[in-house]
Amino acid sequence: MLRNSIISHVSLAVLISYSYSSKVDRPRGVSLTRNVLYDPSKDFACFDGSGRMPFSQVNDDYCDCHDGSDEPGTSACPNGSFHCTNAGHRPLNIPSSRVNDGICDCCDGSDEWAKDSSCEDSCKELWRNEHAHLLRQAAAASRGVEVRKEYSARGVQKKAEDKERVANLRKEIEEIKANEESLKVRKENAEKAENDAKDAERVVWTNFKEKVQQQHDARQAANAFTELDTNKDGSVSADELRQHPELDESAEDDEFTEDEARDILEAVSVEAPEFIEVTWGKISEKFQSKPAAETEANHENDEPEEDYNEDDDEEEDDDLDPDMDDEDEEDYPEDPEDKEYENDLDEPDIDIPPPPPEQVAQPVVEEAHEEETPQINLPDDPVWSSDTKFIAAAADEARRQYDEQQKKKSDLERDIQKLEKEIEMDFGSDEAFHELHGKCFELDTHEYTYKLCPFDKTAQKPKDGGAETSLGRWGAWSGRGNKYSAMKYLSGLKCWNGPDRSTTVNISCGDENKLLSASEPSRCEYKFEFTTPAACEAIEVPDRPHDEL
Ligand SMILES: [Ca+2]
Ligand SMILES: [Ca+2]
Ligand SMILES: [Ca+2]
Ligand SMILES: [Ca+2]
Repeated sequence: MLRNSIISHVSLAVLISYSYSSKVDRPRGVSLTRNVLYDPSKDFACFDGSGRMPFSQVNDDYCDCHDGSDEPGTSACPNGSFHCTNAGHRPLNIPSSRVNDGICDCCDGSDEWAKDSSCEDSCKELWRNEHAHLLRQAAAASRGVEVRKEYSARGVQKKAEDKERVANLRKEIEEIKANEESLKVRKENAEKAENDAKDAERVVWTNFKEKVQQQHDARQAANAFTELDTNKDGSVSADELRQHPELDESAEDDEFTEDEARDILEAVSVEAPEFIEVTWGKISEKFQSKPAAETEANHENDEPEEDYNEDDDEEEDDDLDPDMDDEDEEDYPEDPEDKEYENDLDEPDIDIPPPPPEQVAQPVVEEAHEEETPQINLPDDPVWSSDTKFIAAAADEARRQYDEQQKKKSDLERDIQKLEKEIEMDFGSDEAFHELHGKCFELDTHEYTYKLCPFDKTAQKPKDGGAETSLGRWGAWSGRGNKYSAMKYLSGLKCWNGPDRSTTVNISCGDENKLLSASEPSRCEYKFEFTTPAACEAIEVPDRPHDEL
């Protein structure tokens, strides 16, 4: 713009600028605080020192200073700033470019001074609206403050109760500890008595089993002897032994020779006692009983289990088992409940004891092969006597009492830990946030349900089902200035190829506890907006605006 073409316009502008303000005369677009820098009686110096000029060049619509300070009221400088006084509302600084651009930017219309603008002074109206809004806010806040007081009272009480509970739980633990040693000693003594009683019975049982086994082995040997002695002359000869080629110790020659058979017998033939004592030990593992049909006139093997009860075995039995006398048998169950067992043992010809009552379902005798002598399979432990049962029951009871106390103690310790964690939690200066502890608040969006469980976690769950995704575990208060204005939740589910999910929850005052919004402003970092009465503080609403006039 050429200077000479706007001279008259500028004079008018300067004139207008000085007639504008009713209370303090100052150049157009200058704030009260800066007015001192514009002294019409002196030359004007640019704020940035880029020039000095007669005061008439201020607001002459020509930009003289680099910082635009000589044109506070026009749009001549691109980087200038225009101050709206906005009497009745709030002062405002706008960029110079908005001066006389045809749009009302200041509520007092002062930015559109050049033309007959249609800008009306709306400052008072604006203030009325704003004031009404502030009053509503203040009313909500004061309702919130009332609720907050209730929260606070409950929070303070809860904390006191928690502390008292911890003290009581500690007392309980002390009582348990005082009792602990005696329960432990009682348990250990009872267990020792139990072990001693059982060990003693096991010794007897083991001996008994050994004898049964020996008898069983001898029975097998006797049967084998009977089977091998095909001509029934009372001895097994080499020829008879050769009928069992599986006994050939050097099978490479495909022949079980007489010499080889004699080597095993260590004689031409052996009679029963020697066979049972010596020979059987050498061949028992290899010996295969032949089906009855193949052995001549030997029908005893037809029903091997009955062998045990046949009378003609008695003499042999006694020879084979000299130790299996009545004394041993009498060691066996004195328990009247075990009558059946006892009666069986009293029968002299019983070689294999019947299973103890508890074991009846289990097979005691297995037949590996149809014709083979049955295998013996007795349980590891005997059926305990009634005395031992009584001692074992006492040990069970002592153990139960001790374990019960131990469990109670660890339960109490866990409760104390939980309470102490809660007591140490920062629920705000007045404990009002305690109200939110243990509660969860949800927000449904199109795709997800978001969840905030204050002091615990944040999460996201797809609405079409599917697992909940952790967006973070309680971390700390994180508000700037007022730390209770934001919460941080950290270490949520790790993002694929990224960081752990985390959530910042902005807390503001509201009538109710409500999760207002949830977003993900940057990848895996979520932002929740939450309102709660616990964050409410009284708002003072000024009667009139803080204007500068
Ligand atoms: Ca100028
Ligand atoms: Ca404007
Ligand atoms: Ca013979
Ligand atoms: Ca051979």
